[in-house]
Amino acid sequence: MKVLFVYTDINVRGGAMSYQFGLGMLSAVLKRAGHTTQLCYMYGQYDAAPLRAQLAAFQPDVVAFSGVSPQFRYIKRLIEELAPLPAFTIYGGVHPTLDPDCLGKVRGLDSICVGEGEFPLLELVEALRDKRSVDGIPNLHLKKPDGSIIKNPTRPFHPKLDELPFPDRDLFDFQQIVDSDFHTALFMFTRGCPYNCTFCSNHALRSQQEGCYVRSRSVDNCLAEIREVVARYRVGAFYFNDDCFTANRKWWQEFCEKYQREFKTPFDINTRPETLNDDVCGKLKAAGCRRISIGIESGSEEFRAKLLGRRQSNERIVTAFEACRRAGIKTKSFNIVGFPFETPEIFQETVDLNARVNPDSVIVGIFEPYPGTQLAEVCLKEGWIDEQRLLDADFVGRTDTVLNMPQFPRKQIIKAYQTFAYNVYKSHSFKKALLLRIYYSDYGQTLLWLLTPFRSLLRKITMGV
Ligand code: B12
Ligand code: SF4
Repeated sequence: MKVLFVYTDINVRGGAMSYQFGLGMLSAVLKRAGHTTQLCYMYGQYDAAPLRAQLAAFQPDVVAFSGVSPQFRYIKRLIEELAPLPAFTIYGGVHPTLDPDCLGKVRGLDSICVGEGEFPLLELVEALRDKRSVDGIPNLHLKKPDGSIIKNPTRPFHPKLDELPFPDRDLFDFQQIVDSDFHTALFMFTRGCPYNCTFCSNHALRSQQEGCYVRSRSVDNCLAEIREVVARYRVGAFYFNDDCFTANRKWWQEFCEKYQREFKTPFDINTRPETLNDDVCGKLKAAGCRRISIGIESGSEEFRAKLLGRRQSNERIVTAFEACRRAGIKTKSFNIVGFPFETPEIFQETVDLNARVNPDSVIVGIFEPYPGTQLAEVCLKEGWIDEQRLLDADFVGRTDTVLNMPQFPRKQIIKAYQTFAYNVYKSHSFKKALLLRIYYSDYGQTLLWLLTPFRSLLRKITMGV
């Protein structure tokens, strides 16, 4: 059977292309069972023409869409523009998992997948091949010709990730993605995160299936995948993109010990500040860790604990950044502005804490209420979500807000977002502050495009790597 995957990365700020592990896994499982897969990677501006052409050339039996919540409007538009598609259609990933009612909202969409999709999709494809009924496949919701919807229960999370194949990197142009991200190859060794931040989808995803949510592959299995990637692609660095790389001490210590015996390639990770100290950072550095991305999210201790579900003191955050610096590891902080109930004064604490820890780079995004999360529920209850803005053609997620809040109006949130990096760095490096002020302005994307030949230099100045 032929399966055409459609991955949308439309109107995403930043410019780097991305690899999607979810589709990589689905494709690997299908190929292992003898099926043929292709990808239509929809990048940049919305345009249905490439998909129309690929449908005609490949003639798939199944068209399988994937896209995060901010991409749902493009997926809906694509399916409705091309409806009726000449194949069975399915949409999976975080969005339909947490907002399964989206099936009824898209004309021409036959089904959605709730949760992990490897075996639900394989069973669907094989049932269609054998002309069997697809109605009872666990994890799938199916729309019948009369518009009624069958909702099947979910199966448990895969208990043993080592039994799955490595993600199919050939589905995407992996080398092009690596090159577009400064020769960095992405990996995911773990599924899930042990924490429960109220703005993040993890707590909502955890409740969708039975069984253990946070699972790691064995270290040997991860190293085998790295070996395979190194043999097949030109790579200058790795980004182990797990939600919290240092969550499981036994696992990461074994990984670091074995990794440094075999590889010299520098790597970046994400983690929580409370897992970092001099000992941990020393071990990570010895293994080749180049940069750690740490979520600060909000600089107010009280706001973090009460609203975001992150109980950690500002002092603990400061000591984590200091430990990285002492070990010679670069740092990046993740921050959000425009949370429900946030005020300009609370956000000023985020600026102040970042200015105090002075990370090598900062990332800021405007809060988005993701379906099924506790904070999205709060926004709905307060009546703050402007549904119309979400549908505006020029709305770009994380650079604009869908909330109408009296205490932090939209214009002020956008201004706070655009001036954040400038305010963090102005007392440390005026050159860096100014460049970031331009990057986060309305003209930042155009300027970045014009300055493409100097990308590496600009990255060195603004990010330190
Ligand atoms: C790695 C990662 C990235 C990477 C890779 C991109 C990607 N889309 O995978 C990068 C850094 C590029 C990235 C970017 C962004 N990300 Co991200 N990312 C993740 C992360 C940490 C892990 C995802 C992953 O690889 N999981 C492992 C794979 C195997 O699982 P999976 O992708 O969920 O796929 C499985 C199922 O969902 C399902 N499935 C998926 N697609 C399909 C399709 C079909 C047809 C079927 C049947 C099944 C199916 O089967 C798969 C295999 O089991 C998650 C957090 C999380 N815990 O999920 C956030 C997460 C997915 N990201 C999120 C967001 C918001 C973004 C950005 C918008 C942020 C931004 N900076 O603008 C961009 C969007 C880019 C884009 N167009 O997708 C949100 C999405 C929330 C939501 N409700 O939509 C998450 C959940 C984090 C959060 N804040 O809550 N991300
Ligand atoms: S620590 Fe990060 S990935 Fe984990 S729940 Fe919190 S925000 Fe999500």
